[in-house]
Amino acid sequence: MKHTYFPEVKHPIPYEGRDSRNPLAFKYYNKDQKVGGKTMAEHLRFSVAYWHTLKGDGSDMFGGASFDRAWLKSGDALDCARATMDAAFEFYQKLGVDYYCFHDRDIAPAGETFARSCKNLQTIVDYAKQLQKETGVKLLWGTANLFSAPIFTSGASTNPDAHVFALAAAQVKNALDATLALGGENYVFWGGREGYESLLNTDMKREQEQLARFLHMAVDYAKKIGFKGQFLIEPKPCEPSKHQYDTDAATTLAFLRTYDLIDHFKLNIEANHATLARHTFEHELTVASIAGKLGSVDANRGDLLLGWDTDQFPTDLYSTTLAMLVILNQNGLGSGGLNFDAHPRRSSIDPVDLFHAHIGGMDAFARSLLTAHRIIEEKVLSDFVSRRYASYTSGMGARIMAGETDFNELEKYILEQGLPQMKSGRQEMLENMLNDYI
Ligand code: XLS
Ligand code: CA
Ligand code: CA
Repeated sequence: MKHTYFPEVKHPIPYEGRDSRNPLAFKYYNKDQKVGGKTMAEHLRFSVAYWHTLKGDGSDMFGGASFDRAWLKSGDALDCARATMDAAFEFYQKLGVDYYCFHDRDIAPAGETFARSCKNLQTIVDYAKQLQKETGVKLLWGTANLFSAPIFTSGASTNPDAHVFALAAAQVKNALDATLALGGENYVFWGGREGYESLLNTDMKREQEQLARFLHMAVDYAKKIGFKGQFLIEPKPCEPSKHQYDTDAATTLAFLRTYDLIDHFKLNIEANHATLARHTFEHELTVASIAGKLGSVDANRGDLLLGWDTDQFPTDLYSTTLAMLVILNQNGLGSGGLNFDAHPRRSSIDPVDLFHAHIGGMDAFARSLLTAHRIIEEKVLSDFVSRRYASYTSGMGARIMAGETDFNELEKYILEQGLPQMKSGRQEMLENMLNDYI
């Protein structure tokens, strides 16, 4: 293990148990500890987001970089890209995560020409491949950045100019090649600028058809090159576009069904995007999960007082417990994982702050895994919920659900049986029970 970029962390972060007061130790995340047949690592499949953790420099809309990262200033653009990859793998190993995620332009610099950009990507992918082999760290997903370059200002596949559509296609083709070369288990489509600002200049129907064409082409290309990973769409309501077409889980599922894409995609649900859409994280996870489409998670949180995509590390146990309940109830995330799409605050300037941030997120989810597992084992909520709907499992309720009755018969039923009785939903009792477990 090298000690180039994070010398203050001398060993992999140890698990020391809940009584430890060492800030550079896990209190709950114990990689190999079994929880209901699977290890914590298998359940949680943690991943580091390259763009925030390695490329994030603390800048915001009001000020430039506040983080001073040695790996971001070690020579020309390609030297820096290699140094950043070194820093990345040193970080993964010391933190003890098995996965990472990237955008094409995070890992390799864009060149003067498209051909040069592709060449740069190829060079860095070869390097990443070597580091993956040396360390055993794997790629959870790859994606293409189709939102930073000015040419994508009015969208990528939804751009009014077909030439820009072609550029986006060419870029995704290369990002898919890169993901395949690195054994990526998924590929993500987040529609950064696939939306619109004003209807005065926008043909919404056409733009959605363009997006669907684009995704069909991606499906075809993946088949052609033998990419077997899961395709994921990541909903978000706005930012940077005012209206994004993949607004939330329900909208995205409807889009996929409308354009005959539903069999090829699952959803990557991000906590902060859920709250931006005025949903809870657990709501979005549930909408995806009951459709059989919860594929992966971007684990972070927003700040309800700020109301934008603050991408903070998840530390709210209430929210992470409710998330783990959904994930465990659907038997895990399959090829997906928990990717920390999060960055430390602008004032958390030291490289070691990246460790504190990830340790906190990993411990919050590990602790919530234990809590959610107990809640499910002891049937705390499930028994209550099944009792609440029990009237549909026999008698007239069962006939309703089997399609064996109609309005005429139900009218007769009410006239004979009289009015129904009110029953309590016991919300406060259940909230108290949940707090007992947390
Ligand atoms: C931005 C998104 C983005 C995707 C990947 O808000 O979260 O980072 O996860 O393109
Ligand atoms: Ca995300
Ligand atoms: Ca985000």
